[in-house]
Amino acid sequence: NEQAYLNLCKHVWENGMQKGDRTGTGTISVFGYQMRFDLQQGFPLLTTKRVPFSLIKSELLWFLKGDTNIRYLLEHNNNIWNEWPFRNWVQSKEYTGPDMTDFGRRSEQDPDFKEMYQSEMSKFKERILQDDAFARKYGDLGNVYGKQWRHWTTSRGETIDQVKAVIEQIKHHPNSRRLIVSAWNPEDISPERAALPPCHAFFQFYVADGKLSCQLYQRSGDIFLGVPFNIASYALLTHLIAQECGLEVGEFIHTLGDAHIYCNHIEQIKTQLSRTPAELPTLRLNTNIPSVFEANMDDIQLEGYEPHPAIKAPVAV
Ligand code: THF
Repeated sequence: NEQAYLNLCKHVWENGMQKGDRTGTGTISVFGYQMRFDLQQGFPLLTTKRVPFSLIKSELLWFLKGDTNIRYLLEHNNNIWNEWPFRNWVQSKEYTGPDMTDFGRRSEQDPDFKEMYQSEMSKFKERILQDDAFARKYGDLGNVYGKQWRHWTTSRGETIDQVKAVIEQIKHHPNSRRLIVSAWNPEDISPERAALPPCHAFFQFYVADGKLSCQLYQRSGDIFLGVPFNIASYALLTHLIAQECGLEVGEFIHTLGDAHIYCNHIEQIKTQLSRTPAELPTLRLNTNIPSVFEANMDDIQLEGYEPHPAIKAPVAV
């Protein structure tokens, strides 16, 4: 099961093309790749490096709440989305601290700058947590996943709750070929309206033999950092929805558009590929959750997760 991911790493490593990118980091990349994970064979959280499952849980619960403000993530010690609102803050007229242009690359190259960046980032986080008005203005990522999943706004000014609707459809029309949620809203992908256009853009459910499967189309996949999160996140979402609908879990099928390894993740990938996968963990969900929207952190537990140590890597912004 995990082998599907390791094969992706190997495939891109061996066949990828050198390609520049928006972030200026450089990648090796392929276009078009598909992985399949049988969710009956264990929960697909990688064991060849430790992947912090609590961050995956709080991020998914944040999406499912329809929330787009990083305050909720910070309250759960989840820092994976901080760089994007931080960039908006340091580029704003109100920011008066030291120049933070290109903070991602500069902190990798200059230890003194890194210290300054970390200090500005902690101040930013503290203010998001303490100051409501500041959080509303600078903590919001705009029209990202939570907004499109739960509150897609139509041209008539109505809102569509796509996740709620798809769950109703799975319950009442399991054979439907329209069990779709789209985070890709062409109207909302400009920088003024969203911090980052959705990477995991579009997903579809499928019911057969009493099992719920999910396929994701991801337009862009950061193989080392993002993809392990995305696999576990959609596997968890599939489990949650299956339980609510009284179904077993089937497969998670992950289809990638631009699948890339950032040039500053190559050593990390080599280390990971040298490791032998362990047994996959098992997911335990509280069976009394009334609906996926009412699930909380404690309702979601993993058993038997015994991974190799974590491998650190910088995130490209
Ligand atoms: N941008 C880039 N360049 N890569 C991404 O994976 C990515 N995302 C989200 C939005 N933009 C992206 C954010 N998701 C980590 C994991 C997921 C992220 C961002 C960062 C990360 O750094 N993970 C570390 C642990 C971090 C920690 O412990 O705080 C890891 O080792 O897994 C993909 O949707």
